[in-house]
Amino acid sequence: MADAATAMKPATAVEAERELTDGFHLVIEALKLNGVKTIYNVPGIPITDLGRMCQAAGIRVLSFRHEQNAGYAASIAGFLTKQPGICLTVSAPGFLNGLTALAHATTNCFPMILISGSSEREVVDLQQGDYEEMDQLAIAKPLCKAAYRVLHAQDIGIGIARAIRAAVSGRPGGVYLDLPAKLFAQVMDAEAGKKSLVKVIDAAPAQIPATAAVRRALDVLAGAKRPLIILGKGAAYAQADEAIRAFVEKSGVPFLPMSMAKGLLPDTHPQCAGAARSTVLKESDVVMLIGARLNWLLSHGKGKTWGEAPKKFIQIDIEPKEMDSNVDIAAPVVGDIGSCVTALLSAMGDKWPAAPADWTGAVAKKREENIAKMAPRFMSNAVPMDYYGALGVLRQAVKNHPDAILVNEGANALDLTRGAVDMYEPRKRIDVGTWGVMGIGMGYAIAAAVETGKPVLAIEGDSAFGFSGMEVETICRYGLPVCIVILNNDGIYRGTDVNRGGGSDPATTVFVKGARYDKMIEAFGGTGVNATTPDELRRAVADAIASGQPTLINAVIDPAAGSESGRIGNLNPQSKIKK
Ligand code: OXT
Ligand code: ADP
Ligand code: MG
Repeated sequence: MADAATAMKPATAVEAERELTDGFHLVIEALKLNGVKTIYNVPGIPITDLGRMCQAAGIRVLSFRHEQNAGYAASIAGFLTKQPGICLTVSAPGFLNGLTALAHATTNCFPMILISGSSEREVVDLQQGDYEEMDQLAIAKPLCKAAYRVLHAQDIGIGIARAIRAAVSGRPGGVYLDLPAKLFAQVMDAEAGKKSLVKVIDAAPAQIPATAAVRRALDVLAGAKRPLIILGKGAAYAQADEAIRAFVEKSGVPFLPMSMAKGLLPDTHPQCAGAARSTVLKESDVVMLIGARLNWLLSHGKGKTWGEAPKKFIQIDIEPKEMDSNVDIAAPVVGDIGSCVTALLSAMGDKWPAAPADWTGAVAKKREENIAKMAPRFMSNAVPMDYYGALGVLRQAVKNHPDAILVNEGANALDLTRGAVDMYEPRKRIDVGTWGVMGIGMGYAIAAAVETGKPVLAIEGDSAFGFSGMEVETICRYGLPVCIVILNNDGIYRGTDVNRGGGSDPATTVFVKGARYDKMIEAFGGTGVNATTPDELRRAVADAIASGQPTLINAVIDPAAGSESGRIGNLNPQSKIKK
């Protein structure tokens, strides 16, 4: 373009006195105008100064050791706050490092904006080999909900407004915003610059469901003999906690929380069917999905998980295209969960019939049986610890601190924790999500501490932790109240596998035996503890939460404990040909 700086060059004495602004300031003002308080970033050309200037302008800028972790932090900040989490990176390699997290945000329906500096368009388009040259916009597009590039300083306000609206409206997701290096230094008249900024009004407007859809849903529910409500992370995201609770309780229907919906109503609630999962999926006849997709985590709504009994589905979702994605939906209710559940509640009137007692009784019985079966395992004092012995301690720690945020990743470390640790409050459990991705751990822990100010307990497999482990330095640098517990069984799934070729290399799934992860955090001034018994673990976790200081506990787990792929071994193809 005939560069704004040139166009705006003051020609006269009067003009020379006119105040100017530039791309840096406009980006910062646009973010502030829209309530952005925190940015997760890794500095470098061309955004180093942007980070510095954001900090000077009162935005909190947290610098990570790797963009992927900054990106995961931004994604979960979006989930926790309903505002887009912002991740800022340098061009090509930094952008690519952040891209996994952007795709993850989109897949999980979390609002996030990845802002990356980029090389000069003229050079990139002619492929002339600019510093960190890459056509980032084209690469980001298929992996996010929307992608925009701003070339002119006067469009910064619109660009940021579009990014915010795209991230949070309708089904939330990841948005990419490409800011070429040259944009930051572009100069324009300050007054005109100020006028060009946009404060986004009603970024995520309520989407009210049709009355007929609400009626249809209630008719289907009323006709059920064995109804079930499934709460997904969309319901947790919606922050309609009171309405959801009132609806579930008024209906009297058993509810099954998906992993990140645990705690929306307490896992100890008498209607919770979490501990009777197989039974309710198989035997229910009407299933109401609230902010949960019928994807792999729900066996696509068919097959043996769902049993022989014919099912009718009611689905509440903001995304109309989600309906009939895997099986037919008898009663689609399209709208935002807060509006939909409120509409359902009021249409139920005062005389909604109780859920069939034979069904609710049978579910409660199964739940109590499963809980009773599990209980003795938590008392295990075996040394080395098995997962249950350690989890007996950790479930009590969460019970003692129901407001703490639980971050969880691994295979066995994930699946066994999900079942063992009851959650009591909404949005307190954050984990691997729709992709089952390893590496969210430390980014999530940092954002959870920063966004909520609550203590964070991160329960990590030793492999899972390794994906983001360097961020313990970040946790120490910012003095965050994060307690990391590594369930260390010396490897991926187990630490006992052997090299089937007989060579001196270890097996593909095992790590250094007896590794002391606790030493890592000591390098940065945090507290490291090696816990070999449930008692040691109990004391270490209690001290960590009480002190609020960064702590890493290496919980030594029997290397033989754990099964291949945790509870999803059925998805793992294995060769049947013996060689
Ligand atoms: O009803 P039934 O009888 O069936 O019983 C159920 C419940 O009713 C009952 N239950 C209870 N009983 C009593 N009391 C209570 N409170 C209670 N609550 C529940 O328990 C059972 C089970 O219940 P659950 O868990 O609800 O049900 P189920 O059947 O398991 O649910 C199905 C699913 C699919 C919904 C559930 O399993 C689920 O959510 N799964 C998510 C699985 C997942 O995402 N896993 C992560 C990926 S695994 C793999 O891919 C790994 N990798 C590869 C890799 C990845 N992922 N990412 C990247 C970037 N690169 C590579 C790697 C590298 S895992 C991994 C590392 C692993 O090693 P680690 O060292 O980190 O971890 P360890 O394994 O610990 O060594
Ligand atoms: P889970 O993994 O917990 O089963 P999913 O990620 O599969 O949950 O599903 C979440 C669903 O919630 C998505 O289909 C998404 O469109 C929907 N959703 C997210 N936010 C809202 C909202 N505010 N209102 C309605 N639906 C929402
Ligand atoms: Mg392990």
